Amino acid sequence: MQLAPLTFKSIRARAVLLKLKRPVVARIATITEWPLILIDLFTEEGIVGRSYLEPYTPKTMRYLVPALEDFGAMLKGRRVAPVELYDLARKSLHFVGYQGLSMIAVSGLDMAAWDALAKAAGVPLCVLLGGSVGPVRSYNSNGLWLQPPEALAEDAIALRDEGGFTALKLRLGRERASDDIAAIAAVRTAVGEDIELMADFNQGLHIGEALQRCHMIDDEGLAWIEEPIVYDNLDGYAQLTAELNTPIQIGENFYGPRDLHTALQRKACDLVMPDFMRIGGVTGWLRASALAGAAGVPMSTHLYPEVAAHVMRVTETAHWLEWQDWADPILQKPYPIREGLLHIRDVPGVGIEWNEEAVTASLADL
Ligand code: SMN
Ligand code: MG
Repeated sequence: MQLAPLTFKSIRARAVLLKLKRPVVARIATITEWPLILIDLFTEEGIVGRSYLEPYTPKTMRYLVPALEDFGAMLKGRRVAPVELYDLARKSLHFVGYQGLSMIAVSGLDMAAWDALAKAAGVPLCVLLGGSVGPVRSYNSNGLWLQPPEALAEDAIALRDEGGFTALKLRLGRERASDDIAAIAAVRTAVGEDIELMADFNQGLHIGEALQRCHMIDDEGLAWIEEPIVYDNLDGYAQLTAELNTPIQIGENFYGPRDLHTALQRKACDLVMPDFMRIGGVTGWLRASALAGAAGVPMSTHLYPEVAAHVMRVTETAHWLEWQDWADPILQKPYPIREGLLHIRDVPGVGIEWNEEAVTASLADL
């Protein structure tokens, strides 16, 4: 491995919208078109670092793209040292706050910077981080939204067979609790007892409902119950974690490693699953995973399966990778999945290159 110095030149951020094969129908939102910001970090040496952000709502791309372009202007001429760029970018937004959109923009920059560095070193990101190329245990999170229970059986079988999965996530939070229970039963009957089932309420309940509805499904053998209540009600999460046998999973709304630290201190969950655009990209993940590791708390990933695969190879308490194929249409070579394992490409960097034809066809008019 040889690390040539890399000099930051500029950033290009492009907004695209992709039609979802299976629309997101969750308690808090329905999404039919999936927004992505494609980031290219250009260096004077010719290496290009790449990453993407998935900010859920198309209009937020109107604010995130200029934020990324501002980072580009500010960092011109700097050495591509991801941890230092992360700090500089974060501090440049300190007065408006580290969290929310600020952290999302910093995370996009950070992931592209790590990709550039690994490309300069000529190794896959997981190797640069001290690990090795290998398979990563994944669950399929592409579907099982809030459809009528009777529509789920067919979807569950198709999702299992998309990549020989041994675990699937389904979404809960229907108007009637009995329909959620029927949904779990329909999926179980369809795929059998050997498949692990994760359940996600997408923050859809208030604490009163959550106390009832989580207890009602506490004997279903679920791998976890995810985000039953609004993400920042840590007192509510501490109560649920103390009361329930099924592990409580949170983390996709941690903005930076300190949120994970606080959640663990408050005993607000049994499991954690940071999202890459909120935890602070690779840099934020590494800092957060050290905390989860020291606390012995299993850590799963949220979205961004390509970057997720690399960091899971060096995560002390690595649990499950959340697999989605929503960015696949704009990737030259989507990551292969077999027997429920995501296989990292043995190429320098993260292994993301754009399918420019598909990108051009899906550019968003902001
Ligand atoms: C989720 C992901 C993406 C869009 C909506 C909801 C969900 C998850 O919270 O954990 O996959
Ligand atoms: Mg979730």
